[in-house]
Amino acid sequence: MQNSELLFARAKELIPGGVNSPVRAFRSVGGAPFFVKSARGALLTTADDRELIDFVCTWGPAIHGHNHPVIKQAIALALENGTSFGTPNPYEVEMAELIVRFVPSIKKVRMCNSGTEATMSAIRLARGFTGRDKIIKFSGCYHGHSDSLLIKAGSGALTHGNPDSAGVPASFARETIVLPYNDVGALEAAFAANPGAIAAVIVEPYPANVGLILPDKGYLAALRRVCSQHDAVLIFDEVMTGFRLAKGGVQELEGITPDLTTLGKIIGGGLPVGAFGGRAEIMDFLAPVGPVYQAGTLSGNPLAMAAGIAALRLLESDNSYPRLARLGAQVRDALQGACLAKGIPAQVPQVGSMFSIFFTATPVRDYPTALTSDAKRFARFFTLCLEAGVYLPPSAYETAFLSTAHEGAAVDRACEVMARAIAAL
Ligand code: KE4
Repeated sequence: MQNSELLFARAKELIPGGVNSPVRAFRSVGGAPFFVKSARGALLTTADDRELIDFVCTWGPAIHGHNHPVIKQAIALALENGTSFGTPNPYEVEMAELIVRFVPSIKKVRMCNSGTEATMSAIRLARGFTGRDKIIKFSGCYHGHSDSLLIKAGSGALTHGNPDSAGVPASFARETIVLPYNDVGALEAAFAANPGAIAAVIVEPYPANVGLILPDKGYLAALRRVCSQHDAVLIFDEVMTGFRLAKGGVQELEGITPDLTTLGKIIGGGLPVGAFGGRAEIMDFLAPVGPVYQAGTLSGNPLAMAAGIAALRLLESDNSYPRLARLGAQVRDALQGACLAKGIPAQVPQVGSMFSIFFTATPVRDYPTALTSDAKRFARFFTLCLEAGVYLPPSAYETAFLSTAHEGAAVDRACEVMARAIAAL
């Protein structure tokens, strides 16, 4: 097999930037991306035969580590019967029953093929259900790349300095109100200024596409209160946090009931999946029952459903959450300790198996404070870690993930490497 350099040269000829998703291009951390030829557990094996401890976990899905035998077996079994039928299949019913059981606020659910589709569809559904056009999102939150949501977005949009993407008509952007996260006053003022016009509020309850930000105490409850007051649909975008932080996601941890929830990543077990669900009276506005159209050739694909069912079942049988929380705390303590020893100001937010590092003395609670992080210092930290065999998300505005496969040698080694990288900054 060719090495990463040769593969990247060929890729750049035919694929914009040589990547099929911008954040993979390493543009903000320098250097060229490596190509991966295989992955197992906490490890990636690159086309250059390097083994890396992986803290990206394919951006969330690999909560049980890569190529888990149980998930692999489930896909192989499903594969015996074919890859796609374009008709209902038994796996879809089992997946729906699991999601509804794990996430009590979800009474009905529709499968799709990505988190972008899930949020795009949830927004359309909320607009159709309320008959209103405006939506509220929060600066730095990323909900995929549909037009209405690529306004002051995080993740790759922010990483590459275009939080407001080109190609989104001003008429679309006008319907999206962008507010600061963790600011109840701004939320109340927006509703007061747009009486009866706001269909929905969509939020990453724990924003993780601008680095990881945790809500002020009571903030999510305020979101719920204000949306109820104004009959606006509260959408929790748990594409990243769903099944990652708890079986029932952030809404379980915080005891908040959204009207709709969007999901993805883990429920595909590594295959392309998205989902959105919530109150039955809202979901029944969806075709073929109601007037809001939404569809997908590969929605509920049997292979993806089989993989996702196996991944969800493992979360129950593996007692994953306490293990993941311990790993997250171990990494947080290692990073905080190293920064303290070196005298480098840093914020290291961590919840369960998610963490990020902001090189700033300012407590990070929203988009502007996240931007005080020294992105150059992050790039240097990223590079030192990568050179020593630890792969962190290639952007200061992303969140790192742990899997149960990191337990033991992998997390111990990674903590050593990260601490040494901080000492060398
Ligand atoms: P996808 O369309 O990429 O499956 O999901 C979009 C999405 C929606 N909502 C949230 C909260 C998300 O985090 C995402 C996607 N996450 C990014 C990582 N920050 C995907 C990585 C990438 O774009 O390559």
